[in-house]
Amino acid sequence: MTRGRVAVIGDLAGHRGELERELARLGARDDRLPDDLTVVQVGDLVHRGPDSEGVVALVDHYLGTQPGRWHQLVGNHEAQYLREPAFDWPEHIDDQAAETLAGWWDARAMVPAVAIRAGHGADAEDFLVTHAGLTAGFWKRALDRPGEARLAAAALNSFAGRHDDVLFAAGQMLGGGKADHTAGPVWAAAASELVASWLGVELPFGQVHGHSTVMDWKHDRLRGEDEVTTLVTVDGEAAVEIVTMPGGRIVGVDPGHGAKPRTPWRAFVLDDAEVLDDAGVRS
Ligand SMILES: [Mn+2]
Repeated sequence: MTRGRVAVIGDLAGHRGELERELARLGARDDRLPDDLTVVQVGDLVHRGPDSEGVVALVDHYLGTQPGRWHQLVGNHEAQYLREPAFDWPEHIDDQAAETLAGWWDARAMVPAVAIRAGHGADAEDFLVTHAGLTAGFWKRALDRPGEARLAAAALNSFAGRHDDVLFAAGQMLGGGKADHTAGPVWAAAASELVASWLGVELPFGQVHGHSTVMDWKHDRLRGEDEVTTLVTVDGEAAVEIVTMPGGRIVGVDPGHGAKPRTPWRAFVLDDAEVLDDAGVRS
């Protein structure tokens, strides 16, 4: 486990060029990550943009050549190729890329969650990183309220292949309807489900997530109830939002790429940080 920079990269949506550009900015050269950098990518590598297969191939390169330095999380778009598709989508990645995703999932090279610790001692800040964020309802009902990010990550990762219907439980982003404060960590909507679920409940640890944001980057306005929107600070240059709540911060890193990339955007970088190993606590 090396201490250094941990860069959390948001949803890439098939934009290999954007991934290459951001990795170069972070110091990657000749398809190698610099020694002080660990990457966590939050899922939704594929669909929308011009080169989903290229994104999968590049991530596969890093997973193969620098193991432990690239942590790949599963998004709802990857899940389309791992289990019965949950929704209709007009695009399909090619068979080879789909097999690569399935291979990662089987080998646990793509997982639901990781935990990051930034800083030291009393100043340490822990983050649980998932695709869509851990709602308070899911934390209470499905996980039995773990008090540490590392324990929450271990519990979520132990669900993979065993309780997939729980892990991939959707909320209102699939099929509409009312906000569900128990929506799962691959599907929760940032404003109405994730952040709203923690109003009045102290966060046990910080979080970083992709999938959606309170900030609507496309229309340059905040979504959701006033109790939610007043908590948000937005960095438009990075396309990163930070929700500050009692107990921690919820950081949204989905830049909202569509068929065209949303620029500018950057990874959320934690200095003097490490990805915590959950192997020892996996049930
Ligand atoms: Mn998503």
